[in-house]
Amino acid sequence: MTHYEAIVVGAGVAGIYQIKRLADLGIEATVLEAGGDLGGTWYWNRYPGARFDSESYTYGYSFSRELLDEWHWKERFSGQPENLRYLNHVADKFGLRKYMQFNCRVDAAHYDEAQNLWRLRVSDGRELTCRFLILALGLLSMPTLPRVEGMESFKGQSFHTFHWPQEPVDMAGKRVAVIGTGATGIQVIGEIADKVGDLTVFQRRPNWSAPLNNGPISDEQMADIRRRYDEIFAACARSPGGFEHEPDRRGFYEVTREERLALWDKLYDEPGFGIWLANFREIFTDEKANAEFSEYIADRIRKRVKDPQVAEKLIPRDHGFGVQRVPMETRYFEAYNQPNVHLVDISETPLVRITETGLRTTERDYEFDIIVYATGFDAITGAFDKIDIRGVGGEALADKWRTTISSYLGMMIHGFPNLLMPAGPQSGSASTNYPRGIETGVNWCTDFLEHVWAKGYTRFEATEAAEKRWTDHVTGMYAMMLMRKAKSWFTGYNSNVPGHEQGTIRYLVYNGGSPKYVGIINSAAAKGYPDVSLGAGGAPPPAHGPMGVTSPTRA
Ligand code: NA7
Repeated sequence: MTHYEAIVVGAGVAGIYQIKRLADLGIEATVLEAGGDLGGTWYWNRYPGARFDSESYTYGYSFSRELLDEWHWKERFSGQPENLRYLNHVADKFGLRKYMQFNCRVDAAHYDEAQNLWRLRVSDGRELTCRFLILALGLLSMPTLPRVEGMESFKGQSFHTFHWPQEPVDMAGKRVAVIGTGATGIQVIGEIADKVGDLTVFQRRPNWSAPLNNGPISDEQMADIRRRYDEIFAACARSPGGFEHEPDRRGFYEVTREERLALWDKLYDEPGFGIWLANFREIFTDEKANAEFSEYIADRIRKRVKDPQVAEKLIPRDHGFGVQRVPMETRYFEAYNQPNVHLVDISETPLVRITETGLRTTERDYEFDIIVYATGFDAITGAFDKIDIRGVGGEALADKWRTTISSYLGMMIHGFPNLLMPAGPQSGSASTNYPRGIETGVNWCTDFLEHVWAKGYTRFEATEAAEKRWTDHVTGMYAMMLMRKAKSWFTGYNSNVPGHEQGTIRYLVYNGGSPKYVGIINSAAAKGYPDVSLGAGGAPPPAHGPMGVTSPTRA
């Protein structure tokens, strides 16, 4: 049996930084990663068009000046290959790879009350134990396929975008289907439309989408960014979403229609999420304001798509702009002006089955060489549900979270002692520029563990009352947001997961904005963590066995 003081599950953006912090403290720790290498989101999602929607220089880690000074982001919104190179560079620069074990899926994690430790069962058959379990599982790491018959029978190539093959996929001249028009589908469609023979998009519901306006970053621009890094990260810390984009502070109704249009024209042509996050705040909360802005975007779509019937199909009717995650696009709407690109509205003619040669809708059969499933994720809790996680008294986390999610600050769970989630459900990460939220979460969790170690505690658990207070706070905040009505992963909707279908809203995302979240968690720390029961417990850990992984032992 091999024992660690801390085990981190997941070697994505969160896991990489988490092990850096633990290694710096000299803690005996390891990272277990299901994938064949590090990188999480950027290891898996290799589909054409996969890139940041965050400005690259606000996505990278901020913890090392040296790293900031030496890395040159080549594009304002960097693509997957470069992003993966960056994460590898970070791991190599700080010597983190030696703490990581790949192809190591955690199947079960059970809290052993008598010993006060976590027992993990790993896919290679080993059992590992640790005092502290840190789940850095990723919020969008459990892809979901449609629940449709015949998928196995298709004779061509088919894959979910998350599992895009590592070797290049030759699409030239091929007949390609893309199912799904979320952020992923919209990226992939815009990228491949002029590279394939024929592209058919199967759209169940359109999404509101706006131009990414990407561009290169020159040496001079990068030098300027480096000079301004402190300022940039300070702006991210001030903004609700953790981006440079800050909401327009003027009241929607205080300005004239002309002034509103002037702002929207400007934002539409600017790079990134400004159109969503630097807009009037009423867009998120006021039906009328939202409808006026949505109509503005609808007109933009009508201007860009030549066939009026196709344009109308691409305009969402069931929700307003920004109440679901806004996909950013590059040449997306123009793709539909190409003769080789076809849009099939499967809300009118639903998908019936996948066949040997393609797929069948209620209207007709289609033939394809490649089917791409851009059908999304069992978001935020899917990766947790996949592991058999059991806490005090053998309670299964999947059962605790079956109908409603609850957590303390999105980082601890009552009934599951010694478990931390630097970027868990209901934390500040899900609704912010992800790495900004991750660094906050990892720092808070690590500072908390330092407190535990310094005081000689061996067991911690968030109180039930504190968890209820936090969950009520998170839930309450949905009340004022239009997004509570949306069929989106922000509300836990996924038509392909039993129990997560429409009408089963789950309160997964913290909507209070990053500054408020950081204020609350920092205040909890400053007060000495009054909402967490701290104590001793358990026998001394079992002797350490051979690991083949060198890791420093805590002094
Ligand atoms: P999303 O945003 O959940 O989008 C999934 C898309 O797939 C969406 O258009 C769905 O239509 C469609 N879908 C899902 N299941 C089906 C079935 N069974 N039949 C037809 N169409 C289906 O996932 P993404 O990967 O695009 O984006 C996830 C996040 O990753 C994104 O927000 C970024 O933060 C990164 P629906 O809307 O359910 O009708």
